[in-house]
Amino acid sequence: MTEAPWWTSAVVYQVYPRSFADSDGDGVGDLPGLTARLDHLQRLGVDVVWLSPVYASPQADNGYDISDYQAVDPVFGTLEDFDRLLADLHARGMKLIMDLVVNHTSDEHPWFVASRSAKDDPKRDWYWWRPPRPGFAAGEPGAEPTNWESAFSGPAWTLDETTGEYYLHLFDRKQPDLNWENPEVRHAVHAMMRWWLDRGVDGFRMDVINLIAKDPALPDGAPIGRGALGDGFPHFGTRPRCHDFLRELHREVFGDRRGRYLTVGEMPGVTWEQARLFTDPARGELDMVFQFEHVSLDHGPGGKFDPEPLDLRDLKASLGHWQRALAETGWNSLYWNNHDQPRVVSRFGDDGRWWRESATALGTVLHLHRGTPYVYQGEELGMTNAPFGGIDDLRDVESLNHYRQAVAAGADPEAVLRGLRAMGRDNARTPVQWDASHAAGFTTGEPWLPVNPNHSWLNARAQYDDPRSVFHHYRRLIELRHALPVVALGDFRMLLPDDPRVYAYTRSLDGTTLLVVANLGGDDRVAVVDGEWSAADVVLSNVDRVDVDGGRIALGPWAAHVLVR
Ligand code: TEU
Repeated sequence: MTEAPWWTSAVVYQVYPRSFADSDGDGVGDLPGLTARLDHLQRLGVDVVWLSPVYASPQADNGYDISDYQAVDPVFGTLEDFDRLLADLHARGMKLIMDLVVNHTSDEHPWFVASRSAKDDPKRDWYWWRPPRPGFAAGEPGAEPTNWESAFSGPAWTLDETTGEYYLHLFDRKQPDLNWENPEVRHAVHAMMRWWLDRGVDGFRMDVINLIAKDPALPDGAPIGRGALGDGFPHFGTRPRCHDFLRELHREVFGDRRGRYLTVGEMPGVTWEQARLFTDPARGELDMVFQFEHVSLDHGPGGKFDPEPLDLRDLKASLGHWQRALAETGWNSLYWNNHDQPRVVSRFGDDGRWWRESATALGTVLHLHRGTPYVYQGEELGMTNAPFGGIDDLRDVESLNHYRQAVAAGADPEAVLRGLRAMGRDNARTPVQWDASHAAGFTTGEPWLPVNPNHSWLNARAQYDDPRSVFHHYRRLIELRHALPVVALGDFRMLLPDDPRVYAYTRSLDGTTLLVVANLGGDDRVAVVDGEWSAADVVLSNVDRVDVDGGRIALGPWAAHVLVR
């Protein structure tokens, strides 16, 4: 057997720098602020930091709109600050992966500025330009070259007056899509990635990387509801050519040094069959992908801003399926949270009475699956969704666009706000709660997004000294992955798939079996599992009493145990 890659026993921590720690009092987190807080990460024990974008950017989408890939935005600091962060992380034995946003650039990137300047500009073909639809005048409703809807509401095409043509943007109009069919674009991306590797970074998280290959014929999509817009996904989502682009990228950027690095591709809408191809080591594309199935299970008929309660059986069926699908070939990444998702303790847990228990139970269930776990900043403290009042409290471009479009279409503003409060991305973006002082210790100034008032009791300082805290529970989960080969590499088996409250599974390797059993609800439960567990070691629990009788395990509200025999 060949040795398992290093990242099978690693845990990644995502930093959203704008909200992590501010060193200069301008209310926006920055690189020196992050560097000053590395003790926190080292204490937690994570192996890798994924840094959300810090490149030069107009910040239309908080840095996911890049105007210079080889500069640090002044709001975050300088390249010297970056080098210092990287050196400090390496000195502490941690790695750093960059966020690579190359499906699109900012409309203020010099490439796009040149591209939009004239139809015969040498960079014209670096983006997707098309004349108005035949029979339509530029600017007329319906004149867009395709009916595709943007992920951030409205048409995915915007008319540019300079040349009278439309450009494609799957996200905001300030995020024009690059044309990956053009080899010059691909070479420019490869060169930029090598530049960061030469600087010492340890890999990349690749933003919406399954959307880079568009069908050049640009067909219309099937109509969405009764509106004029259509779903273009089949024409740009996970197309076969995406595999070619990623194989080429791997060869050109990593060559045979691949094993040192970590690559993870963010892939909305990816299926497990596709994920297995992307992560098959023999194909040389990616190490792992972020899939979206389990974070879409609570979307209602009206989409993500129309949430429904989660049925735990659906969650187990979904995650269990992904475990089986990538068991022999490929690898899973495991996450509840990131900067785009509401906080898990508010979403799938109970952020009131059972806050500590549910945050630790959910962490336990996720981390001991087979795959590489990702912790999003503040998750290790059990941070909750924010109590947003009105639309003026929100900053996120997706939320603001959605509100504007829905209200213009006649929706009840209060109903739209309810959806945004539950699912909006700003829930994840309130500043990290370091202590109970002004602005939770995040900044000496006014934070760009208000801190959650619950920082008076929910903060890192309060948890460091409390062995039962969410922080220490996450620390122990990470420790388990490092210490026990069965956590990193054991086979996965789902138990009790039909139980609506209990999440239970085993992992096995070389005669060792680990049992995870958790009550994901507020009532007492009894779980009955195969085998004799009375004499097993309790390696972790989030409650004081573990009541095991053979295969019969009594579980209080949100109790979660990890047993090994
Ligand atoms: O997100 C892509 C994505 O598909 C979604 O999670 C997205 O955030 C949206 O909520 C869909 O409803 C990535 C980044 O993670 C996100 O922050 C960026 O805004 C987006 O790409 C564009 O770069």
